[in-house]
Amino acid sequence: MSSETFSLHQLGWQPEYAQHLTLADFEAGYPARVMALHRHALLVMCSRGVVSVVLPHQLIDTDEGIAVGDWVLVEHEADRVLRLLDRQSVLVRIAAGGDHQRQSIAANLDVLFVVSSCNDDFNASRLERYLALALDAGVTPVIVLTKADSGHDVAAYVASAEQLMPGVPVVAVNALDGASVSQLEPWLASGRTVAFVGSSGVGKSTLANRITGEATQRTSGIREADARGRHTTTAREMFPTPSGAWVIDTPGMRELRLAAAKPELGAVFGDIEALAAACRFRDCQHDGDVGCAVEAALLAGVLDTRRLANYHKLRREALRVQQARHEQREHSRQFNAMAKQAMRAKRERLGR
Ligand SMILES: Nc1nc2c(ncn2[C@@H]2O[C@H](COP(=O)(O)OP(=O)(O)OP(=O)(O)O)[C@@H](O)[C@H]2O)c(=O)[nH]1
Ligand SMILES: [Mg+2]
Ligand SMILES: [Zn+2]
Repeated sequence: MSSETFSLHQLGWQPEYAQHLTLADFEAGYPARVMALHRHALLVMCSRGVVSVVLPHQLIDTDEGIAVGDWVLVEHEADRVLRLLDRQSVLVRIAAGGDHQRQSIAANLDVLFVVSSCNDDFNASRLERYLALALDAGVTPVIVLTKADSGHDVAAYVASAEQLMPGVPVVAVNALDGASVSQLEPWLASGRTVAFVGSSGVGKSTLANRITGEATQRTSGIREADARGRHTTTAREMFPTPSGAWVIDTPGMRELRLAAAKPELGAVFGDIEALAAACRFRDCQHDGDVGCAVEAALLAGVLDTRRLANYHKLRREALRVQQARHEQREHSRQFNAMAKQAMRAKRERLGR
């Protein structure tokens, strides 16, 4: 981490972060941004530089935990986090393992670069999924297609990506070439925070290194030389670019299962939802229902079978996730009620 200092503005501070802070809060502490999460230390950056701070237990145990990019209030003279400030956006993953634990991986992002390559990695359904997740996270998506130098028909990949969601920019780059990567500059203004997501090997770390001007992230090239043959990209740190933006790299797909509270399917699949308005029945499932305008569009060749199938799939998944979260909440509600009752009984036995 450099010893350079940044103003709050350069760190990405927005007036909204102060919205729920009182005068007493400002007297107790100062705002700082989480730069890195290490196993035993939390590094935050304030206008005086980097400080290593302690995170109290009640903050470690918050729902989805603290993340790189978060704003926190740090106690004056104590290097201790007092509280987490409200987030403008947050990327949440489902942690590895079977318990569906949700974990924040990057907070307060302005732009999410959804990365794929101009080769077999390109998958329209996966891109649609990422777009829905980005919108759910509250972040503006930009599609980046790497390996534009690979000799495939780049224009065709760009055209397919452009069809996915109106208004989402699509950029094709050769991540190994600085001049080509400079196409990302419009999103890298001072104080902006960006992150890269996408499958393993598409070039997220290569891009992150290129725009920060340093080899801050391990890339696959290095990974191959690594004895254990495992890669090490984690989302635990953010780095400045020469233009003053902040960059967060994330590990590839298998490690990164993004989670959404309610994926913004309506925004990504606006065409399908517009068609659905003309279905005969309000609760039409677009699956063999009488008078279905969506399936009529399919037959007429206006709508793509793959796209509709993916819409159905993502909708089913979202419903399952909501169901699971509901059950979890219900479970812990019952558990808490039981624990309370046991405590009360104990107090009564002790005659208090
Ligand atoms: N020719 C070419 N190679 C690229 C390009 N982008 C990335 N690569 C190469 O692809 C390999 C994978 O790149 P990484 O940056 O490690 O990929 P990643 O997305 O960070 O992968 P994970 O960390 O596993 O998720 C490296 O050998 C890069 O040099 C590109 O635009 N063109
Ligand atoms: Mg990587
Ligand atoms: Zn229908």
